[in-house]
Amino acid sequence: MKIYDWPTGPYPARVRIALAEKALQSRVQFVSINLRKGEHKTPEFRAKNYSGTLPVLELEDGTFIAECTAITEYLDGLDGVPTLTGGTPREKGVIHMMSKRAELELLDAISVYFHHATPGLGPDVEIYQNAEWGFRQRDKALKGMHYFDGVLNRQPFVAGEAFSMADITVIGGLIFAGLVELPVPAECEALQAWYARTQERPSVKNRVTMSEPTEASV
Ligand code: GTS
Repeated sequence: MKIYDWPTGPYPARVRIALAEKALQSRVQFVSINLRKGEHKTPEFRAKNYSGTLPVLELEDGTFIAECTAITEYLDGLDGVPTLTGGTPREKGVIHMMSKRAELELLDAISVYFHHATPGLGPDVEIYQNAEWGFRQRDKALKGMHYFDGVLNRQPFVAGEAFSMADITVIGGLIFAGLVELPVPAECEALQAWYARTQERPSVKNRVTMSEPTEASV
């Protein structure tokens, strides 16, 4: 399998963490796509992922799977023992909901803030910016942090009793928050404590160094 990504990116981190949790790193070649040069917006790359975003998984048969959730679901199902996306219909439903909520209320909101209210990937890539929209999304993300703080006050993990894809999505959000210098509010103690615990997982700690890119770009 190939994964087109950007080693330090918050969304790519989600798939890198899932790969490590499933011990699948050795089955993957990484292909580095330079976001700052806009390599993800070229017609060649859009032929792999119409949305022009990273990461993208390429299977041996030439199938491309984009979207972190879809990629994680695919990887988690490979060995027939899903540990990240749920085994029962209830687990699957709750994990999917909480992961989507983490995208809507945190990770995607921070991404919009980055692309619209900061220099983002630079003028060649950020061809349309709306700072007001960006700042609204930043405020939404801060509210999202308070929401997840409440969740983690009641339970050890984002979707309940076990580490799952939903935790990985919130981790992606907090990685992005760190990059844009949007700190978790001091009063969100449960969120901070949970985030500190996640840093002890090898999958989270070693995500950037898990593999050298195999090709410079595509
Ligand atoms: N919904 C997509 C997913 O879940 O995979 C979003 C993917 C996404 O936004 N990826 C970022 C991207 O391609 C990668 S990174 O910023 O985290 O490194 N951003 C570039 C752009 O122009 O949106």
